[in-house]
Amino acid sequence: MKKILKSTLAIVAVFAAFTSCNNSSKSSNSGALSSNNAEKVYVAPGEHDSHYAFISGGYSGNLTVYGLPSGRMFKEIPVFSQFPTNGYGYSEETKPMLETSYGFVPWDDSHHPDISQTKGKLDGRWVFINGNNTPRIARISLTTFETEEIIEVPNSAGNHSSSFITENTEYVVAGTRFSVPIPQKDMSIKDYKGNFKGALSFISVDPEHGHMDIKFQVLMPGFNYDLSHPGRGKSHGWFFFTTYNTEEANSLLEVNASQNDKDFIAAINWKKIEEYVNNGGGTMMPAEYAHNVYDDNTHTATSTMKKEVRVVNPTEVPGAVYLIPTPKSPHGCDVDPSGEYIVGNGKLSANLTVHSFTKMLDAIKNEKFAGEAYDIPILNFEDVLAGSVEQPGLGPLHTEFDGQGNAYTTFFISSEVVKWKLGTWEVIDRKPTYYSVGHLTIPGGNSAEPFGKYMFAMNKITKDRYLPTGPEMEHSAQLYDISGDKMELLLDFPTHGEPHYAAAIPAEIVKNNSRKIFKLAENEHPKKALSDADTKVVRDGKNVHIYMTMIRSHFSPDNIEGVKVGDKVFFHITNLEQDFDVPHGFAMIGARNAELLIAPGQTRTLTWEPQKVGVWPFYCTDFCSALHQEMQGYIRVSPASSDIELSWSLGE
Ligand code: RUQ
Ligand code: CUA
Repeated sequence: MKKILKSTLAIVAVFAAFTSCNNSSKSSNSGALSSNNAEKVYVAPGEHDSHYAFISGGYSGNLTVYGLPSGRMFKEIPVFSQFPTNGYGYSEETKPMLETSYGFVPWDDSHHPDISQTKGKLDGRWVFINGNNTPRIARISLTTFETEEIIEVPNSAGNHSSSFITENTEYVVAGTRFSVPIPQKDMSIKDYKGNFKGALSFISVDPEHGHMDIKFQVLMPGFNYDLSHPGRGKSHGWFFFTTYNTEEANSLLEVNASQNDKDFIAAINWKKIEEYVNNGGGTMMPAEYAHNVYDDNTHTATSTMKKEVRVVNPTEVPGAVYLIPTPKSPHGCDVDPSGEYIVGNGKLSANLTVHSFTKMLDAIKNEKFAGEAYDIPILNFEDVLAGSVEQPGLGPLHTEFDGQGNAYTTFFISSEVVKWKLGTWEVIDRKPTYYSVGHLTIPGGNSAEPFGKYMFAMNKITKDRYLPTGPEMEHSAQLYDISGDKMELLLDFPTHGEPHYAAAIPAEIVKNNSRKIFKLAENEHPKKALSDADTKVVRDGKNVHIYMTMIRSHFSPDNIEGVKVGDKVFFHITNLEQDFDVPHGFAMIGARNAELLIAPGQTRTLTWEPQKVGVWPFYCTDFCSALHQEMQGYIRVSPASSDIELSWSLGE
């Protein structure tokens, strides 16, 4: 034990030396880019970027939208976290989005966005992203740039090998990082080995509306499932998951989960399991998980609690699950555009391992197995190996592809991106990153047709790249031109939260579908008010419902009396504007939630519980017109015992 600890510490020390060496040496080309490079990222005032980048917000729980090549941030889309900037998760309409089987969970750790595909190409309809902490998958519309749906994933913990989609968006896949007792129960942690299980969830996506439903979960051995990618082209129908901790250790994993020379990539023939399930296979198991759906017409989300899930034991479906030995605690699991090569990024391995899908099928056909784990056949490493990139760097994490036969791998420890050739496995180029790169993204990099012009690296440590902002700096991305043989660093730009993966797409696939307004005529919100005639204040016991409108530059009504201490006031506010980019805000003094930012044609509800007698103002928070400062109103709050009748007015 002592010896193991010592050798691990030695490895860590070597890594640390590499990291610090890299971090302290100033790059030769930083701060001295040729003007040619500056032109490549310059988007003149009023002109548009050529690509959207959807960058995960990590522990912000959200998704940010950037332009490439400028690196300008356009928007933060709230997904798993309450967002006071627009009232997401605070308004009555959006609160149900954050419901889970644990109750209201207003935060998560979002990692890997993936854009929907049709025939292996990005179609720009939706972005999916995972919540890592309280396992969830979200679907974001690329028409409204709003979160439309969140489904919780039961039997899962640390929903990390997610959310990756198949080539026709048949499934969005979610794999558990932590194995757990399934079903959960009170048991000794020490009995982990052999008793815990890892659920890999296949969530079907309705081709028209995008609605998600858990089709089945494969209950795998109790390893850690780290990342995953779909097969495509010839390997369409399969899904690949990296595993680590095949040792099934339950403590001090940095040592105990680094013992095996090889862990596995689990290859799942989901088509086969789908067929099995369609014929009634699998078992319905009691489970509790929330399914939250937002409707653009009612402008309201609903949350439903689901009660069971279909589970499949891999041994029930012979020929559906295999384990491919892969050195050594692999992180990223990346499939090339042709679907032939599966890259296992072994974090502690000297070489980068690439498996061959064709060889895998041959080995399966010849039934040449190296053994089995929990009755799942293990293939021979050498039988499946396509090749390996010899000593490309230290600490490989993720690989992307340019569609020109090249792969790009990030190395966390040696802090660089390395370009290498598929098939010959030779290293073509390497460029340092500043510093400690995690993920990287090429637009369309996870599809059959990448758009290989740009690559950007998302770095964990920012240090001296920007003006200091106290002990904590935002993370930093670096944009490279990859159109030539050598990668060229073009730009540093700060990112928000902790970007893990990002998904990027040419702007023309998305921008023309972007919604400008919500049509008032299509507003089906039950508490909408479409004109002054619809505005009113209604008492229902202690609840007071205010049906209100907003338009430049007033609220209707703007004087309200008859509200009492102890009431619960609901402001149901409809923005009557029908012009692009004219939201109004609403803020109420003392409200213990947030503002509302209401898009043209939309209805939103803010709850306020007045605590003090007096006359209290509300106002518009968004500078909407020359008379924005005049956009305000008052509510009179009387004592609980008062008998003042409700009344409301606008003007005389
Ligand atoms: S994983 S680098 Cu989710 Cu690599 Cu972050
Ligand atoms: Cu409406 Cu300011």
